[in-house]
Amino acid sequence: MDRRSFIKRTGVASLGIGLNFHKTFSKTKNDITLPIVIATWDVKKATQKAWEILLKNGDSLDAIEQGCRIEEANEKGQSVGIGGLPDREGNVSLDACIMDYKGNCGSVVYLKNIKHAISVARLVMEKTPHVMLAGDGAKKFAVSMGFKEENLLTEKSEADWVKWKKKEKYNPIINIENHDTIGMLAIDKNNNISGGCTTSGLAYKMQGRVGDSPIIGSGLYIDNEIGGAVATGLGEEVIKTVGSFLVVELMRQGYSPEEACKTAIHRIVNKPGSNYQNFQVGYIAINKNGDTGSYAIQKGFSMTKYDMNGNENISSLFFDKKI
Ligand code: SD4
Repeated sequence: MDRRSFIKRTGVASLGIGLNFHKTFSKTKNDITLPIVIATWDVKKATQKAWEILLKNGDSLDAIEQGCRIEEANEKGQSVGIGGLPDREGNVSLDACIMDYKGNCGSVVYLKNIKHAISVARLVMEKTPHVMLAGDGAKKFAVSMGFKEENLLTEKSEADWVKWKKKEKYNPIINIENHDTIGMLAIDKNNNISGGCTTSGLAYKMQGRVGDSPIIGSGLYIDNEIGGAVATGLGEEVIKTVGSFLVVELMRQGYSPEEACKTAIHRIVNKPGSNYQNFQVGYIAINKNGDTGSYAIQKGFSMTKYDMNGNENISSLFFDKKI
């Protein structure tokens, strides 16, 4: 069983970074080196993009937006952006949210025909007096901001949907193997934390269904004094436990990121009558010191982390009744 959570940090001296260190990295009080970015699932291209921005002294919010856009533009990813699997009626609809270190947030729900939902969410945060825009209003706003409308249903996703329709059996998919909803958390060199989350939601959901990903506190939460958390998996279960807010509040009480994620997962599996065997939920978290952790219900979840030690996909710990 894979019980590894995160890499031990290597001393700066042993890396031989030497005199240029201060130009390239900065340190938190606990001697952790910044910047750092983590994301749900195996999304090394996305963390690479975010890292490049962070390393150039970029802002954590820019790193998050640009990192998430990589997966939104990847047609092969069937749970985010273009190529996302549709609802039961064949519509691809996207949910996304973003939150910065000043406590600002923006989100879009049930956004159709615009692939970069994360960027629309950011503009909701920056250019409107609101936090959330939904459906036609979200699309109208996006178009007014210059986003291009396009068909998000790729041939492959359409063919999968047509195949699914023959049986119309609805079961949440436990782990989508290539990758899944992307949730990302970053700390820049100024020790500021931002986060984002973007998804096409559950495959073959009911038309109009909205998951946890655009709901601040459920799919994502950031408190720049404490840390951040982001969720993936069956959104209904995350919403019912206000998962990401819970993880951050547990870190406020002194839990490590890993312990906080684990406790939030236990909150789901220990509910009376929980049928947790049939679904997946995973959390990743980071605290103000740059410590990271993850935890999931089922085996198969992972986190990608890019810090000064490199870009690595790390298997997550998961719930095990025997422990
Ligand atoms: C949702 N949490 O819409 C998202 C889907 C997801 O891995 O994360 N899938 O419920």
